Amino acid sequence: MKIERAEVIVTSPDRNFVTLKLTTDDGLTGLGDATLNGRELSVASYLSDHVVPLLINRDAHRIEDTWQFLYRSAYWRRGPVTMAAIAAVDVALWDIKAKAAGMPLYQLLGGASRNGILAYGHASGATTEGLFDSIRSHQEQGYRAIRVQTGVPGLNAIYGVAANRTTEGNKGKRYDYEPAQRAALPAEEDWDTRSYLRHLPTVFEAVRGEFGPELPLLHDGHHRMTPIQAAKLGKALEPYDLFWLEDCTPAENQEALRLVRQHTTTPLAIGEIFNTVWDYQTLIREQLIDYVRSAVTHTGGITQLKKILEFAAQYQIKSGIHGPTDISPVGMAAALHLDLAIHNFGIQEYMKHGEKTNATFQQTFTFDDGYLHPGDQPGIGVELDLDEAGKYPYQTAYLPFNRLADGTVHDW
Ligand code: GCO
Ligand code: MG
Repeated sequence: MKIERAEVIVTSPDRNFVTLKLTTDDGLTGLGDATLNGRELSVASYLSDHVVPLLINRDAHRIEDTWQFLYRSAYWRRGPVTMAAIAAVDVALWDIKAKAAGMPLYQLLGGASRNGILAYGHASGATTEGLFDSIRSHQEQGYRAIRVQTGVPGLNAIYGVAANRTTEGNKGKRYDYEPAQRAALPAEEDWDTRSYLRHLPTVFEAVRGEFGPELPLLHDGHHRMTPIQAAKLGKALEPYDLFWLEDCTPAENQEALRLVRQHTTTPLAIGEIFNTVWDYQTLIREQLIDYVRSAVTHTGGITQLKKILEFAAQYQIKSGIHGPTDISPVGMAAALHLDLAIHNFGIQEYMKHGEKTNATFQQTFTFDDGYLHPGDQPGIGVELDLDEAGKYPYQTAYLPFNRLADGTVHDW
C-alpha cells in the first residue's frame, strides 16, 4: 500500500486549520491535523515544500519507520513546526492503517480501556456572576468537569475570559474562550501577577460556595508566574481541591517545578507547548507534574504521544490532552482514540467547534452526558469536505500578547 498523493489543505471556517490528506494507491485516504495557532502557514510550507515530496511512493503501513525518517533525516530535530508536520503525517497514516484494518483506530492501539472519555469545558466570566452563568451553561451542556477563568480587578482583557461575544459562525451566547483574533497584528492585553494572586483564591471560594465540593474544577495559569509565585498560588488554592493547576510557570526550565512541588499538593498539569518526550524528561522522572498536557497535533502524533504517556504511566502521571478550538476535529478525534486506549487516562479538554468547522470536518465522535467517544467507524472517524474547505481561505490571525503596567512584555 503506497502513498500516491499528499495534499496540504489550509482552510478558515471559524478559524484557521491546516490539514494533511494522504491517498494511497488503493484509494484509502487519511487525515492529519497540522494546525499551529498563529503560525499556521509555516507548517503548511514545511509540509508542502519539504515533506510531501518525500512521502510519495512510501509504504503507508510503515508508520514508525516514517516517523523516525522524518525526525532524523531532517537533522534539525524537535520544535513546534517540525513536530506538528510529523504529527500530521503520523495521524494520517494511523487513519489509513485503521481503515485498511476495518477498525476504529483505538482498536489498533490496544482496544478500549474505558467506556467514555471524561471531558472538561471552559467556563469564564469577567465577573463572578458571569462566571456562575458560564459554569451553569456548561453543566447544562453536560460537562462534568469545568475549567474556571475570571477577570481580575484592575485588568482589562486577560487570558481565558470570553466576552460572551457573538461571533460570525458562533451564533448566540458563547462562553468558550478563543484567544486567536483575525487581525493584522496581535492584540495587546495587560497583566499584573500580584493582583491575580490576590484575586483568584476569592473566586474559587465563591465557586465552591455556589457549586459545592463535588464538581471537578481546573484552572490555567498560562505560564504567568515565577516558581515561587506558583508555589504560593498552589498553596492558596489547596482548600478548593482543584483537579489541576495548569502551566503555573513556564516550563522550559523543568527544574523550576521542583520548587513548586515542594510547597503545594495542588495537582499540576503542564505540556501544551511541548513537542517531544525530552521536554518531559525531568518532569516525569522526578514526578514533578501530575498530568501531561500535550496535544497529538503538536507532539509528533499518536506515535510520540503514546510513548510519552507510557513513560508517564510508570510514575502514576496521567493524560490531560490539549483540546482547545485550535486543535482541528482531526486532531481531536486522534486524541480521543488515544484517550480511550491508554490506561493512564486523566481527562480530555474539549471546546466545541463552530458550525462551519463542523460542516467542513464531518465527525463521528460524540459528546454525551459529559463523556466523549470517538465512534466506531474505521479510521479516526473524520472526513474533510473539500468543497466546504475551499469556501474559507486563510485569514491572518494571531494570539494576543501581554504587557505589565510599566510596558514590559510578559509571558502570555
Ligand atoms: C488551553 C490553552 C489554550 C491556548 C491556545 C493557544 O489550555 O486550552 O492554554 O487556550 O492558549 O491553545 O493556541
Ligand atoms: Mg492551557
